[in-house]
Amino acid sequence: MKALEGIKILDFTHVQSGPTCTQMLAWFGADVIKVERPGVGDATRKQLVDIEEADSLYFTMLNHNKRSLTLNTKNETGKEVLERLVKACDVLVENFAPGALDRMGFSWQKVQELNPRMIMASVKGFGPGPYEDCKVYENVAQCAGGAASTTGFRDGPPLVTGAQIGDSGTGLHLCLGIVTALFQREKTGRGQRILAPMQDGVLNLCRVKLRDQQRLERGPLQEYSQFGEGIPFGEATPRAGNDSGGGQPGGVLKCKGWEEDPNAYTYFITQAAVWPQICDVIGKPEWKEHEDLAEPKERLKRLDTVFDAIEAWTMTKTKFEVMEICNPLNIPVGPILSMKELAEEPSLRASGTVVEVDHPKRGKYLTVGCPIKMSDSPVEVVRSPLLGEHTNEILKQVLGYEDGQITDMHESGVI
Ligand code: CAO
Repeated sequence: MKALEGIKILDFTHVQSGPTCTQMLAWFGADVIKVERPGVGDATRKQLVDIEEADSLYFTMLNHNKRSLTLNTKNETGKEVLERLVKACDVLVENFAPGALDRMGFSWQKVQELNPRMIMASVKGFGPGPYEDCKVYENVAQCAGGAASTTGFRDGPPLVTGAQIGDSGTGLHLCLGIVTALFQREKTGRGQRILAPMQDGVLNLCRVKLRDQQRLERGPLQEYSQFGEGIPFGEATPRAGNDSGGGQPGGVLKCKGWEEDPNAYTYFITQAAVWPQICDVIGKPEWKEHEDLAEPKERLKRLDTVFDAIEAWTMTKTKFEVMEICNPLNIPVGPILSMKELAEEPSLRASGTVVEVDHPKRGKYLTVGCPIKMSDSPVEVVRSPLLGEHTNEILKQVLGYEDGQITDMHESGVI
């Protein structure tokens, strides 16, 4: 028994944001029916191809545990099939460009008429407003949601982050909306419309930067290293490099081997409570009583001095040695782990966070498993479907079509 067993998802998603959401629903046990254009499919099947005949890793890593149905939804017979799917499913998830579903003839009004219990969930780039008709990809959302203006170094350009907060982040927001709506439907019997705009999702994840924007109106942000460096603040929350986003100053520091290894660094947090331990470990016991450094407020003016001294110590240790020494002292540190190190980490394999999957066309590959572990709803990662792999099965099992009707639809290119 899985948490969402019995729930059917009509999955009209493509690329990354929507598929992240429906993959999660599939991992929670829903039956996810991915509808794709015959002969074409999700565009990512053929993006960033590394093995000629196989679906790309972009596609496979976002579409596990789903079934694929090919259907031309712009054809009259295709629309009839889609109507039956709307009646048979619990949730319709989509991330088409704005208006595409309406143009297909499946507006929210129409979907509600067909199935009042249907939950219709969408990712769009923007919510209502001047940009609501725009097509949006990951980095556009990172820029429009406040992440880029607050990422990077003060004297450099805005930066996007490697974490896909626009796509995958919004997919997760949408997923939460869907399970919440399913919970509400238990009581009301009604479906509802859900919209998760990517700009809103990114801004939600940048909440602490809007916090800082308002603090800035009351004076300089003392925990930003530019404060200690005597550089005046402008009108907006600045880029803060690797400064900690919270009240405990932190920074990325070099470790042994940094000259050769681009990831031989550690993140080091000078939590006030463990200042004495930090002074001892870096060989500066006199700083525990130092009039300029003993108090957190005074240290904020001299963060460069503090981190220079800590770095002189971390450079004598590997990032893992720093972790081993600091952890027992309750000093929060974290090694900068590369994708190679994460892929090879035995504990992540053991916990099912990094999973090896076998695919008929590409062989074995690694993917990220479900990041949410539930004791009563375990996840087994199943390879992504080939294009149209489950078309016949779904038309028969879910919609009750006869073999002859299915053959006709194949021959006329509807499926
Ligand atoms: N049968 C027939 N037609 C189909 C179909 C099917 N099974 N599936 C899709 N289509 C049609 C759509 O109806 C649409 O047709 P119209 O433009 O004539 O209405 C067309 O295919 C293309 O859809 P699209 O505009 O969504 O796709 P795109 O590649 O042009 O744009 C994207 C991609 C991501 C920019 C856009 O979908 C978008 O902005 N989505 C919302 C935001 C989002 O999720 N962005 C993140 C994507 S991940 O980086």
